[in-house]
Amino acid sequence: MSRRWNNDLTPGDVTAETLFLNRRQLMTGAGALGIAGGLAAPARAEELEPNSFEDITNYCNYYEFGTGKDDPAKYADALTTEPWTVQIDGLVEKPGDYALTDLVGQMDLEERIYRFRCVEAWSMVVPWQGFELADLLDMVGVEPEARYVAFETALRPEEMPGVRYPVLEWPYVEGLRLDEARHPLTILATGLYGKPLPNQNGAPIRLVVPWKYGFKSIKSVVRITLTDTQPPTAWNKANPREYGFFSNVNPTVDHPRWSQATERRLGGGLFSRRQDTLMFNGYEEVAALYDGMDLAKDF
Ligand SMILES: Nc1nc2c(c(=O)[nH]1)N[C@H]1C(S)=C(S)[C@@H](COP(=O)(O)O)O[C@H]1N2
Ligand SMILES: [Mo]
Repeated sequence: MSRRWNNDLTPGDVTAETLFLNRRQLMTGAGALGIAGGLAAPARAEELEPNSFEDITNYCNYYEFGTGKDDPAKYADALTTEPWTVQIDGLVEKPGDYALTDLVGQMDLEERIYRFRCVEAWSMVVPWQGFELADLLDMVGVEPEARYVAFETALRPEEMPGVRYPVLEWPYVEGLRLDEARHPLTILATGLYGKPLPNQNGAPIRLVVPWKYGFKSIKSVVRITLTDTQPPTAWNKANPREYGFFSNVNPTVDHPRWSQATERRLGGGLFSRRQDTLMFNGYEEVAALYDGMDLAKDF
């Protein structure tokens, strides 16, 4: 993965990067799975072609701005994202209110082109910019008793028309086990397509955990808390039967109301075929985090 920050990223650059990543992924992926490269190649190369900026920014879930897919694009402009402070507290050596600009200035920003799979069975490929959450955790110093990381979204009733409806308990909260939070695939994103993160996608800073269903990737984060107990999460509180704490993408464990075996890739058009959903959304390198767990029970 390149460790670079490209300020003038064009869709052409993204495509070149995609092809590079695909070749790399192919070599490691095909080797690890024991699949003939010739068979795996076309499917993978297809898959990491990023969705358009228009698709990514106009079809969103951000319930603080309404439950319609186009509500966030219509209403999230009202969110004031500057200045922005992230409170970091709990079991950390350096708790405090961190100004986002200072914090991001200390991080190593890079581009990550990730598959993104919503629990509702639609998906896309997003060229994010951001930094590894592990780097931030190292900066603040995690105390040895910490086992989980809790996240919280801003709650601004005057800017967020959706929070007057009790669809979820506000503020939106999420959580990861510490080893998941420290995994190098887990990033805090501050941009996409080389532009600052649009408000509807979670400006100015949102979590991205590519092997989990999209709702784990909490938007507009104002607080990060290190704890020794599993934190409550918004969708699990709303419906524990349907949404577990782990929420790893898993084609073999169906949602109680629909299959998770396949997904609809955004931008495919009306007659496009659904594609198979991949275990851990294709990020098999995280499997070791769940050794010995029954993923149907701990869904
Ligand atoms: N605060 C907050 N974060 C959120 C959500 C939300 O409603 N509020 N929706 C989640 C869901 S269900 C998904 S699929 C992704 C969608 O991210 P996107 O709109 O950038 O595609 O954001 C997640 N993060
Ligand atoms: Mo989602």
